[in-house]
Amino acid sequence: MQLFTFWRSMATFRVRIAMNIKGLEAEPIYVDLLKGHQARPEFRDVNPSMAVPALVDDDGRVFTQSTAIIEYLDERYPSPPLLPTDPAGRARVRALAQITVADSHPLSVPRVRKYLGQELHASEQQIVGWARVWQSAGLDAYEKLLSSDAATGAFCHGDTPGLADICLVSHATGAQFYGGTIDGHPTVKRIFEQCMADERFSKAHPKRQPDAPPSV
Ligand SMILES: N[C@@H](CCC(=O)N[C@@H](CS)C(=O)NCC(=O)O)C(=O)O
Repeated sequence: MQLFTFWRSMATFRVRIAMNIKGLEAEPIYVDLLKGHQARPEFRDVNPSMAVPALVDDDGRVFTQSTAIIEYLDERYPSPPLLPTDPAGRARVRALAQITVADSHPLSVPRVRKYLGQELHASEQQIVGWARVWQSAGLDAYEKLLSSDAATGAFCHGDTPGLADICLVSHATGAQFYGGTIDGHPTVKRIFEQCMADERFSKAHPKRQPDAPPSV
């Protein structure tokens, strides 16, 4: 398999964690988002959305969108599972994941930050503030949903890590990259620390990727 990746990409972070949990490996193909390489024609042919991750599986098929990739891998390599088996549990885990993937993360990706700066003339400080507003809103939602539901265990859903934890970890890490903290969100913090104590999560961290600059 091949994974189109960028060290700082929170969406690719999610796929890296899932692959580590499944014991899968992929050849990394680096797409430098800070240099605009996502707009290169050869990558646009891979993903017309001009975003990482993109996964090429062993049959040469291309998959995009982090949670679609993760669910594809989960169905193709079912052990260990990343989603519960019962419909209500699956809906709960997917809803938790969507806090990050649908509601928060899309608002602070490079193309949105670029538009805010270049077209709306927002300052760097305003752009950081914008990202932090939506990250905080997501953290508040996670905290409320996780702390008030008996289905929450050592992890977001029960006592094994899954899709919701993967998304929560990418969310908390994104918030930290913008200078935020998860200290005010105790359940989020507990689960984040539980996950990061696991090498399958921690070795997927942006700062541990070969294309990360040495200074980060
Ligand atoms: N919803 C997508 C998000 C993909 C995405 O926007 N990725 C970012 C990096 S985390 C990207 O490549 N952005 C390029 C850009 O905004 O120009 C997913 O979950 O995979």
